[in-house]
Amino acid sequence: MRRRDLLRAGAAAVGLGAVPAPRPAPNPQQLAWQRAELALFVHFTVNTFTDREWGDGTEDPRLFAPARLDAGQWAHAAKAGGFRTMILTAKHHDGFCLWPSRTTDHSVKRSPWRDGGGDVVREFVEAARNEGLGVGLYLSPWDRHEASYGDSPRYNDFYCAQLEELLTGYGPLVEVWFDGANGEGPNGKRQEYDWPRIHRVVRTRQPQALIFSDAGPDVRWIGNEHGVAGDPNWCTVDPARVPYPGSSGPEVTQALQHGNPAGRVWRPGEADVSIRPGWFWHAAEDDKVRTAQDLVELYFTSVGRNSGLLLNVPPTAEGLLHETDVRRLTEFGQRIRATFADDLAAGSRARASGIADRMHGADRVTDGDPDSFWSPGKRNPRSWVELELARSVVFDVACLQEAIEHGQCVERYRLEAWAGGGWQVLSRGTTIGHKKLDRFPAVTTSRVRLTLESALDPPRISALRLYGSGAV
Ligand code: FUL
Repeated sequence: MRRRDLLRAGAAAVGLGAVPAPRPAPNPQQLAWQRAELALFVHFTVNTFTDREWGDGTEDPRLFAPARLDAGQWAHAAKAGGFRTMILTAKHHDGFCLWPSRTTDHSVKRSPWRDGGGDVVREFVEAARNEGLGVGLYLSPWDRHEASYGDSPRYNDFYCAQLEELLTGYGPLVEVWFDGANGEGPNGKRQEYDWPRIHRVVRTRQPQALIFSDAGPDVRWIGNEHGVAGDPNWCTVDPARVPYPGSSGPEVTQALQHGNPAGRVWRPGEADVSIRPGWFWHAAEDDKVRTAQDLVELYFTSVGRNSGLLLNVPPTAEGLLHETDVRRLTEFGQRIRATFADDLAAGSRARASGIADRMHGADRVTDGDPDSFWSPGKRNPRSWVELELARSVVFDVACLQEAIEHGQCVERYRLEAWAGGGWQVLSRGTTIGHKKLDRFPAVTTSRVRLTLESALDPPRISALRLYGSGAV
């Protein structure tokens, strides 16, 4: 039992009703997930061969014939781009299974690929592991092929059996991705999903895996498919506002985008977006691939706003990522690495308002340790930390981080530089969370101050870094 849990349990045992409930915090898997920041999405199925976005389930499995499928090439490109996880559509809405499922014939078994003996999920998982990447799988709840779809108990059995195969056959997964799209089945009936049972299957088979959906429970959708998180963006939510995957409406979108400062549940946002206009590969979109600069923008609007970025890069009908997409991923990785290579605040002297204990002094914001933090020590809405740099530097990017393993607290801040004989505001912001990236016109200074104007609890700032960048 950790110290915090012990204190909580102790307080409950002696009936200390006045002890305020601690703010929600991530579990170790959620913390690791948030620190991983970048995941690559891989949309691949019969749609790749029919030039469609949503198959209707009548596709002939013989269509699936990638002549040069090489998951190693996908994983290599992901790694070069700085991605830490890969998530594959094991089954999309058309119901075609990329693994030889025992639950249906509508799968790679009946395709000419590897003479019906292949398993894309296996090749994908092995390739990701060879590159040291985490693995996630997408199993579409909506299935337009399966006859039992809409006969709710029967389809729930079928779906859970598919899930069992994926969760028991391919080693540890970091994320299981449940899509919110839920249309009509071939029989015209609507499916009532047994979400509690589906979640139980994941918890039983892969207790370490995070469950993603609009409604979490571990990671939530960010509310759009443009790669843009809300500002503010809280990792905490009120679960009642997005009760099930696929709930919709402006209030749901609002809740997904921003989270909720008063929310009692930790459920960070994931921003999914495609490198191309579609999720699947279409030859007509080969000249519409996002540029490296576009991808950098996405990084700032997602990871730079306290969310994860799940970037889709779809293989072609040959079974390879297109060379343009590979080039853009590589350039993106290079730009991000170059931008954040040299922290100009490293080695500066730090001082702060209030009286912090020695463990949480101002110098913690520049020590490079993600777990250490500066905290003013008590609720203090206007605390500040100031860096005095060894020399005057030029920078145009700031990276702020909270030690979120203890919760997320900051709700308003400003960042200033001493220039021209006074404090000049570089940026004003709302939430920080795991990471907040601010860009502003380049400034030359040797003094920088972060003022926390409002926080829900004593804030814990783990990093204040400064970067100069021609590229962003
Ligand atoms: C949506 C699906 O309908 C799209 O085809 C895609 O898979 C996207 C990630 O989620 O809900």
